[in-house]
Amino acid sequence: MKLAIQTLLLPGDRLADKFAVARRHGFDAVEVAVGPTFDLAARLDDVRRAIDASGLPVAAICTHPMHDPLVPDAAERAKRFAALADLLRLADEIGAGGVVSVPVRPPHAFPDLVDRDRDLTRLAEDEFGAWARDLPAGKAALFLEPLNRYEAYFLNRVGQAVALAERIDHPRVMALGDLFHMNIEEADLGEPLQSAGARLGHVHIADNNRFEPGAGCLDFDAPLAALKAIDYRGYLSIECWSPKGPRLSGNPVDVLPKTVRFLRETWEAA
Ligand code: LER
Ligand code: MN
Repeated sequence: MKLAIQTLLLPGDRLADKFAVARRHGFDAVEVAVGPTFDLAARLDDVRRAIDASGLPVAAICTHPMHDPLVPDAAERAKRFAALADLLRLADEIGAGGVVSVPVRPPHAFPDLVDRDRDLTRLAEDEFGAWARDLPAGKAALFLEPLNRYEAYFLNRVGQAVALAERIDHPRVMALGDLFHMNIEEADLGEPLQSAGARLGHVHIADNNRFEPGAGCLDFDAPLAALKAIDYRGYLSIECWSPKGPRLSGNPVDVLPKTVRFLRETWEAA
């Protein structure tokens, strides 16, 4: 089991401090969140220094809604797909596993589509497909992330992300399973991961209340057993949110080692 945690949850002013905390508490990697206050291209040297000093790799780059590519305006869409290709190139430069991508979410809307689900599915297949075919060779993959119905109207279940990845059928496009969203949308927390098989590239993990695993009432046995069954080699990356933003249930110094212990023990027993 390879455990990662997002930068937003790690204490420390400097990126190197955050990576050091992750290392100290037993994580295998760090997922770097990018957005309006963190431009990966501008911070590449910082990231490299944090990797070198801690010895921890970057599990993935987690994007922000500003990066969601499937927006209605064609010119803006082309810009965002180009930016996503740049992020994938940077991911390869720093040895990150991939780039998390939510295709589209509000406030972007498609009022003119006759059958939004069908038409958006076609648009996603066409646009991501053409984008993937133009990618240079590389190792980092795009992880298509389904969100729950309250955050997105397109791609809500893991099976839908897997189906999209299958239609695109490119080694650099895979599906992501986020246990928090899955707990709202799926009938089972294990089966969608098991069915995803080799198309599953990345996993986000949190408890039902979106605090760290073990701080809520979610049963992790089934999803972890499913990951074992498919011989999942990617990361399980902790992503937590409170209504006030990214937050753990308590002091990171207490919570982080407890969470690592909880997940490793649950994995062993699953
Ligand atoms: C948002 O809820 C989420 O799960 C993120 O990974 C994507 O922005
Ligand atoms: Mn997520």
